[in-house]
Amino acid sequence: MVAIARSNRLRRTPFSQGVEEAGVSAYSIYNRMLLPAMFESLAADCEHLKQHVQVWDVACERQISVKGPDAAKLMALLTPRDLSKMADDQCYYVPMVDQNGGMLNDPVAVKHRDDHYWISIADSDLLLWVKGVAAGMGLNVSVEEPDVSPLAVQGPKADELVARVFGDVVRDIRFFRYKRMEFQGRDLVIARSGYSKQGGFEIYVDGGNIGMDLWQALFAAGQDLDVRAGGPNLIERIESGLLSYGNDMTAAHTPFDCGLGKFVNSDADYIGRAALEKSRTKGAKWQLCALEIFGDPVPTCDRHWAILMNGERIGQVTSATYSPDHKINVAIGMVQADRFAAGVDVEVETQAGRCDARLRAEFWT
Ligand code: THG
Repeated sequence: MVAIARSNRLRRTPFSQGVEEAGVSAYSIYNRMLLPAMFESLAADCEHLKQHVQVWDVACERQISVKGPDAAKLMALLTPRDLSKMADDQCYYVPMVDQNGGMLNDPVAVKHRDDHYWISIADSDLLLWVKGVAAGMGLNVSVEEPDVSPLAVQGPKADELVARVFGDVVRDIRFFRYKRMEFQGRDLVIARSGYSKQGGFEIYVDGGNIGMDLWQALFAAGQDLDVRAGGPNLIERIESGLLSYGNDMTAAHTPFDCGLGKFVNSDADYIGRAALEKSRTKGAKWQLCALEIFGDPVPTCDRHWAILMNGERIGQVTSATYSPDHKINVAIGMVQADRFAAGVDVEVETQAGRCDARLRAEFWT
């Protein structure tokens, strides 16, 4: 296995020291920042995540702070999702699109007040787009990347662990809502959210200098819970159908192509509206779907694998891995919408050869 050379361009995080002490064995790069991808093995990490609790360094989910009198106006321009009913303690999954309706990012928006939001971004340079829109539209708003780093606590014992450090009130936080909780004199947003379907929280660590103290407090409190360091797990996220921007979709896809059409519901004059109205009428070009790939465990999916139907290319597999729980290869792909049907047999061209596969209507949770 070839290593990636480290440098200041590949930003460390406030938790990197803890991640390294915990024995990280593979990093990914996300927003030019280190993202732990594996500790023991993908399978062992996945098994542990489903049974216990993990602390994830997801500082690479960088925040864009949108603050000022025109903050709500700018947010409404940036997403086809209706934000008008968003509460001051709420988070929303918000596709963001360009003027052609192409996906630029699929972040989580965090609302503080009508004049202050965070955009918790996936892996694309969204800060530049948001600054550009704000400047181009002459909006009275400041757009910047604050020193805020999410730390996720995921798994069935996440409530117990976070309650031990922050108090039992965290148990009352509802899905995609947050409370502000005190740690070392700092008020931290703690949301019930995270990039797994095992449940848990995301703690938005405001000020990197307290990052390792919080890391250590969580590990000290969770020894008997078998708390471990982890990260977004490839197996669990594919089983769960959680999308990865840059892998599963790009600016070549609309939210409809990605199965995110339910989030296109804004009445505001958002950027890309005309294009999305048109593609809604015409019907999506692509359909994101689950696949089962038959045969031996597949190799790492680090390039798109053609999906063939009767020898003709109809799309590509974008993420794939072997699932020990299901004892099959699980995958995410994009196929031409008019060729999609659940249960249809196809072939997939991996770098290790051609495999039989089947399109599915649902993911595995
Ligand atoms: N948490 C935070 N920021 C993030 C991510 C995160 N930024 C990058 C990346 N992840 C953004 N992508 C996603 C994708 C899926 C979800 C969240 C962020 C997600 N989806 C739920 C689901 O599909 O079931 C819920 C969606 C909903 O119904 O609102 O959680 O993980 N802070």
